[in-house]
Amino acid sequence: MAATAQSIIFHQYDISPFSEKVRVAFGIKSLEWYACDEPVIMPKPDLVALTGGYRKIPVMQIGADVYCDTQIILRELEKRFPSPTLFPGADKGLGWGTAMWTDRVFFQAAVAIIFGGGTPLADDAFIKDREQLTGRPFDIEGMKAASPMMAEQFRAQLGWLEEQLADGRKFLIGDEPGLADASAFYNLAFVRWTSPNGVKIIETFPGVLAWEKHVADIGHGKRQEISREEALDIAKAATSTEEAKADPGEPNGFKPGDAVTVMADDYGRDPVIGDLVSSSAQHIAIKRNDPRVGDVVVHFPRAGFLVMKS
Ligand SMILES: N[C@@H](CCC(=O)N[C@@H](CS)C(=O)NCC(=O)O)C(=O)O
Repeated sequence: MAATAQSIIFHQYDISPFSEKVRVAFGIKSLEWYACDEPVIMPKPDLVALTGGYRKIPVMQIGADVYCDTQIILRELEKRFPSPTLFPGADKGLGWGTAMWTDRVFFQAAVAIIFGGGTPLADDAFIKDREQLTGRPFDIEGMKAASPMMAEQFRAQLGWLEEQLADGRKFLIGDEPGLADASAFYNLAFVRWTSPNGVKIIETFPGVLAWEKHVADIGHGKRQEISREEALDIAKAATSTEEAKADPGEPNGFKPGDAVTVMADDYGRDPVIGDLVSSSAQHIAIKRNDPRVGDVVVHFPRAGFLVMKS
């Protein structure tokens, strides 16, 4: 079936670990989605036409609404498709905090093990691209030197998962899978795809191994493919469904209509400029125009992002 303005179009690539987090969430919610494959390195003209500058992967598009960063992608999926929830059980508040740990500290330990251990992924073009992404040298030799220490870090953090699973529970929060599982799992998947040494560390944790199988069994929902051309045509023909909404608690007084710049606070800090449509403690939506896609509304999370007056 051809994709429509209501379809989930997921701009991704298969070996993208952050994309794996969302693919597991598609599985938890049994969603149908369209994979729109993007390049692993810049240039990404089609992606940037949608986002206005944000280049990281994944990005979710539904019609003319564009969601940048897994945090806001998952929040939107939970809003549109609440059941089954990504927050099962009593510990609902812990999911997002767990994700902040897995996306930063745990992810960096995995990255150091993978790239410090030597992987064909890191050719010259990739290294140059990731230096541009982070604004720092992509120091393979340094990562090699640090990899014994990072192996300790990775092992210690896997140990936290093992402790959480020690009572024999199927998933991190209990009997049902949720955001915490998708978040922790993708780092292990990334290591499995790329690092035999990292896999040896994972294999010392029996509880983690059993849990990994349970998460893998969830699958990725129903995946179909879509071309970048077709995805952009859908954005161009569609209208955003985001309604203007002021946030009375907005700490810096931003309100609908203000021209603002939004950027990530870590790496891939490319600024995106637009007019504020709506905002809350967890979300900001800005409208922009691009000759290829027309008017689109680009959504970001607040935690981990900076908002400035343009
Ligand atoms: N905070 C972002 C992180 C995304 C991220 O770092 N993605 C990696 C790929 S998994 C990336 O964009 N790398 C650079 C690239 O693909 O161009 C999120 O949660 O979506």
